[in-house]
Amino acid sequence: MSYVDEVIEQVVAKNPAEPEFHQAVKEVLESIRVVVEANEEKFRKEALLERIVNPERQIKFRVPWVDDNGQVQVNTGYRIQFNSAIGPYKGGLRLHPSVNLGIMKFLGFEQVFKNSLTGLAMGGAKGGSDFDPKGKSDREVMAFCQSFMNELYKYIGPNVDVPAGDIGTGAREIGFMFGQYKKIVGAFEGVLTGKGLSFGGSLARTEATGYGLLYLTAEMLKTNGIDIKGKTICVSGAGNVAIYAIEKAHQLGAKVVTCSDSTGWVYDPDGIDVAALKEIKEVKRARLTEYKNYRPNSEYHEGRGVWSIKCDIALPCATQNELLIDDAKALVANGVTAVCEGANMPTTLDATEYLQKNGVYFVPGKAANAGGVATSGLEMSQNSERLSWTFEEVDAKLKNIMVTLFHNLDDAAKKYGFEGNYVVGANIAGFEKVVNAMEAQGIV
Ligand code: NDP
Ligand code: 2IT
Repeated sequence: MSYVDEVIEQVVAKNPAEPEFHQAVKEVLESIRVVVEANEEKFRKEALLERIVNPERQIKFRVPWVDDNGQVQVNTGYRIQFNSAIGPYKGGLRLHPSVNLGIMKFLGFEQVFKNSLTGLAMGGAKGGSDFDPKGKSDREVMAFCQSFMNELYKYIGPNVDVPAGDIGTGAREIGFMFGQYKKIVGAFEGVLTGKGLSFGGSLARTEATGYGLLYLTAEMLKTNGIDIKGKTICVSGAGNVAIYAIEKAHQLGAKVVTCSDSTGWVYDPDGIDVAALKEIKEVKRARLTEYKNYRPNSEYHEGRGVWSIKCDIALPCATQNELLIDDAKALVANGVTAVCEGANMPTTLDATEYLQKNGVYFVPGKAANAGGVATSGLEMSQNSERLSWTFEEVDAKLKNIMVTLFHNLDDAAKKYGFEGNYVVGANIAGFEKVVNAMEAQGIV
């Protein structure tokens, strides 16, 4: 059996009941097969793939907190420090009831290659909890965040591990966590990114993932002779990534006609009103049912359905496995040109394959959504030099990172004979740098 197949089999056997982790490992190992086969004997001897698929450390802890009725609640906290070959651990914290060990590991594993692709010195990590911030009071959210940090602080630090936001973790949660870290450790340091602007946050970090997604999408299309201007786009999600993807798409002259949350979706034929969306989601923390009050011409539907709308470009920006094989078929039947992932692993493996086979340009999340963590890297740089750059400076650096990142993965795909396969290109380009650093550092 080939080394790649052997390690995939081991991962499935040794990590039962972690389907998302299996899925992420399969995608990466399948697409670096060509590199592994060229070095099979050496990689096997060094157990390189076994080392790549096993986190350096996984931390799981109890998070007790008191709700507004005086009742004690207990959640589970996680931090997966996956790989530190190229820099301190870096990656977000997800707060969502679906969080479990397998989801944390898939996200941590993806982060290793994503961070490598940014060109910055960041290792890969992920963390979070099965806590649901939805419907909680600010005091309850603070109580949870403080308790979470009471344990997490032991394992993080500006040169050790720097967490950030993800689903359910925005500026409010990062603020509470930063305050508690500072209180315990007694040091004001850049231990988290996505901080408020008054205490070390970076301008453009809020916008970065969505903006970066559009910078990369526009560059990928341009490279293939297509102008993004005038294109119709379907976006899923209505959170941080989705909102700023829609905003930048409109700035670039495209029209986004959909968005969604976990209960329903909106179709607005005149283009999504970003100001209304921000007010509903960022200010009121309300549901998308409210959107119709702002835009009587729009439609609201319960359930899922964004991918049934005809579009040129699809940008899944909600969560993992939200674009399924039937959605891929509907998109292809409607003539879609490109699918670029704003979320982490939103497309299932069979849907990805179907899109690629039908000539759709497909850019995986670890490349397309890397603008968020890249700008977190820029926040770390600003914290280190105790300076704040202007919005324009950060945005220009972000754009440059996304354009360079796209050409690096495009070149890697070409070099190995997979021209236009951006999944293979991203995985190989991300993998090569990490492996190189691991080999140089010995068996550690
Ligand atoms: P938010 O919490 O801000 O928004 C998530 C959005 O997705 C919400 O609209 C949410 O709806 C919707 N959603 C639909 N179904 C689900 C589900 N089953 N689980 C969770 N959310 C669901 O998160 P972000 O926008 O920050 O993250 C979106 C995706 O982008 C995630 O995959 C994340 O890992 C990825 N990402 C985020 C980065 C960042 O910088 N924030 C960077 C790179 C990737 P509802 O409100 O109803 O729950
Ligand atoms: O998935 C991701 O890249 C993030 N949630 C952002 C991580 C970060 O450290 O900014």
